[in-house]
Amino acid sequence: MTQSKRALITGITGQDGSYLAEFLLEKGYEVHGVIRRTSTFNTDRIDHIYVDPHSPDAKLFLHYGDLNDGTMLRRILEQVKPDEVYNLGAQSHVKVSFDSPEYTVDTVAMGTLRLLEAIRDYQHRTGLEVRFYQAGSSEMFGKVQEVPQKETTPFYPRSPYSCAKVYAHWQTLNYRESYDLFACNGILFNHESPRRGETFVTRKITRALARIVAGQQQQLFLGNLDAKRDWGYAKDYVRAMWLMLQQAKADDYVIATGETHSIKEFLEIAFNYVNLDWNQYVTFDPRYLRPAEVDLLIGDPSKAQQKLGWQTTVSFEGLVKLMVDADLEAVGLPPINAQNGNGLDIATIRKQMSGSL
Ligand code: NDP
Ligand code: GDR
Repeated sequence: MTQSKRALITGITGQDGSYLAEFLLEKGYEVHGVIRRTSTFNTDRIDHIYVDPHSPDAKLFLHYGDLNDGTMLRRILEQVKPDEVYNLGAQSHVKVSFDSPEYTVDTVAMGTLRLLEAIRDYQHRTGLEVRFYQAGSSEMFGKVQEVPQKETTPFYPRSPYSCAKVYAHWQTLNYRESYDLFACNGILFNHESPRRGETFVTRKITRALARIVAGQQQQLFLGNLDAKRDWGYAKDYVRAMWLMLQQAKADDYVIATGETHSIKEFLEIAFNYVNLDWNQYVTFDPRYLRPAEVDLLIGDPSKAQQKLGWQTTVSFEGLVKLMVDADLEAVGLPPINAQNGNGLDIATIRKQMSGSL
């Protein structure tokens, strides 16, 4: 019997980590994830794929560790002996990075360096190849230099988070060139899903909308509605990460849909889907503005399409609707798609929820 491939994922408890773990398990991998010790459980997104490690069926294993602790990373690498490492761990909130720049940079920039150093030594000592994926971001493009943005577009980062990602990007490239490491940078544009963290704008909107429909919330406070993003579906994007590590040569790739939409357009589709007018519910709050904004992101995925054979499977409108449906279900309401897209009668739903129908 051939030994299954082993993957190590930092950030396995996050949106992408959870989808990637599912994807790799389906491909027959043994999956190992780095998790942080927290006072309450932080494994909600992966609980459904977790099997007791004592069971012979167990294929997913979790290890306590932190990107801020190089010793732990080295120890985990020695224990797991991975064929592939996916570095998804990060303080990934752009606005929070302005409030917490040192921590963000330590995790995102230095954390990546710690991992690269550990892999370099491990590979040198054992002679075993470890393939490395770095979770780079379209935020690295920052202030518009070129439209659409591609692999050769110059970076102009506009936050502590994106400065740290630029550092991690260049170190990954340098380790590839200096130490013959199979190391790839993904430059991923925004990707969303029902598992998206609740404080990112898309999920904040769909979650609030479901609560508004359920009568649990009256208003939604947001910042800049004019920013434009290239939003795709997270499940498609983790497939691209894996594809990068299956190629003959390590390289860097933009992963995007090639379309851009404003926050207003997102609101429009989401609220229209439940027959509501977003203007009546959304209130501006300057608290959500950033010291420096990224106004326009739109990626050119042609290299990934040609070399990886990668494609998106969900349209922008489809993405908004699937997120609204998931959040409606989360508050105990039927998804719209289950009603053949006929829309909700809010009055009826509220009566249903209050038990008067
Ligand atoms: P999430 O914020 O959902 O998940 C981040 C993960 O990193 C969590 O598992 C978190 O653990 C973990 N983490 C945070 N700090 C540390 C640390 N110090 N040591 C180890 N792990 C840590 O992010 P996404 O899943 O959305 O994104 C995955 C990666 O891709 C990130 O690096 C992000 O910056 C990058 N990216 C994301 C894009 C997107 O649109 N989603 C686009 C481009 C890049 P815990 O659960 O304990 O908090
Ligand atoms: P982003 O995502 O900064 O692009 O980073 P986010 O959803 O936080 O912001 C997108 C845009 O929406 C505007 N906005 C708001 N944002 C938030 N979070 N909350 C609000 O209330 C709000 N109102 C308006 C923002 O100003 C911004 O223009 C995400 C993260 O996943 C990063 O880790 C990743 O690298 C990039 O995507 C690509």
